[in-house]
Amino acid sequence: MSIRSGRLEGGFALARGVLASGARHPRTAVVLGRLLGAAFLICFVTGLYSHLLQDPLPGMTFPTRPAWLYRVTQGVHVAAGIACIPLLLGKLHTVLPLLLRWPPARTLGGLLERASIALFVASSLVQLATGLVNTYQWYPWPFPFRQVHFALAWVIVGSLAIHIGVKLPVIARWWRRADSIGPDGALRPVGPGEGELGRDRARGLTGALQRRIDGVPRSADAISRRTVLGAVGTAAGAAVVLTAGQSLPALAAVNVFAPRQQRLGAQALPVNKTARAAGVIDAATDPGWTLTMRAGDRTRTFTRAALAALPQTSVVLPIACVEGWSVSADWRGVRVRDLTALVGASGRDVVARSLQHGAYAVTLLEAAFADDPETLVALEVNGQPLDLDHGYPARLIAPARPGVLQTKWLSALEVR
Ligand SMILES: Nc1nc2c(c(=O)[nH]1)N[C@H]1C(S)=C(S)[C@@H](COP(=O)(O)O)O[C@H]1N2
Ligand SMILES: [Mo]
Repeated sequence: MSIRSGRLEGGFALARGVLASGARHPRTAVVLGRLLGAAFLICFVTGLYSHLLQDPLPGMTFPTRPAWLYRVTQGVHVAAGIACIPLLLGKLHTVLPLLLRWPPARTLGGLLERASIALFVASSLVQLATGLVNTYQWYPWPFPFRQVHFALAWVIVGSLAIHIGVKLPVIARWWRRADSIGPDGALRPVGPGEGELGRDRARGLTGALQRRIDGVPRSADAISRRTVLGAVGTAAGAAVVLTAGQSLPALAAVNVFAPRQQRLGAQALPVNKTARAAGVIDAATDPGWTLTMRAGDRTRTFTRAALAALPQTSVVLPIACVEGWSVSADWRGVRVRDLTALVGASGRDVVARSLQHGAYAVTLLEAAFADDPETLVALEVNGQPLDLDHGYPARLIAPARPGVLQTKWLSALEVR
């Protein structure tokens, strides 16, 4: 070994020795890792559901009940993602000395481990940062958020699976409390060959530093481990409690950090995009507005008065935004299935078109949703004609659908 790399190794070993503490014990890493793994898994499953609702694979169908299904899955998705931020930072803090090994890997297995952890840390930091910023409707990047968020989710899950596989012996060793903490309440020291830190012997360290790398607890360390877990737990809990009110009415009063308040907005309902921002004010206020119903070559048009003269249905349904906020409202309007029946085409997919151009111009209402008795072309919300910002003259509202598919400022429905 050259003098240079020997020095480098010594330097890294010294840094690890200085950073080592009982708070950075593998048991702490396992406790935080379990929580982080569970939170990521929840995010992955709920995120996959949300993604597929917006981009279904051929032949896929989705439940239309319970009506609050998407409200719950997406609320949980964003809350779990927010909880991941302190958990990931706490986990990084705990394993910091392990990231400072030199050389980074000596074996092929070691290389795989380092590569997977680098991938996992990098992709999850980007995922959580961009995801959080997205909930504030801030898109300071040049790529399409949803596609990148989706791709990164797979990178995270893949690298996490490799990471868990490689670390399985450490995870198993420190999984149970009884195996990790002695009768005196102190963490058990990491033995040689027992788990990562024990194996990772550094050259040329003095006894005290090596013992700290080995995770031999000092009297103060039991406290600092609890402090770390307490701080991470409090941060994660607080971040969730202080934002969950964006979807959970019971916590609305302590919604300090989330961008949307339950009842703040026109007609006691938040507005995601205003009519002005969508560029639809002229088209939406045009007295000549009509809704066009199309099925093959059969076409019917309805003025707003004609829609209002049809049988009206009232439903209580939430707007549940992908960004995590959701609010329940009273909607009143015409059942989509009544309208499709008028053009003689029930039980089929329906394309909804907006007066707006661009990304939100067209959405697909699958047959199960189009046929659902609670799916409406809504004319009123919370007892008043729709505000221009909520989609006047008419908007789509359906159960168990992401807010992004609840098309505002409708211009046409086309049966497929
Ligand atoms: N035409 C159109 N419809 C739209 C949108 C839009 O930007 N344009 N935003 C969608 C999104 S992302 C959500 S969450 C809901 C919000 O409805 P609201 O603004 O009435 O609360 O409308 C949906 N419908
Ligand atoms: Mo949304």
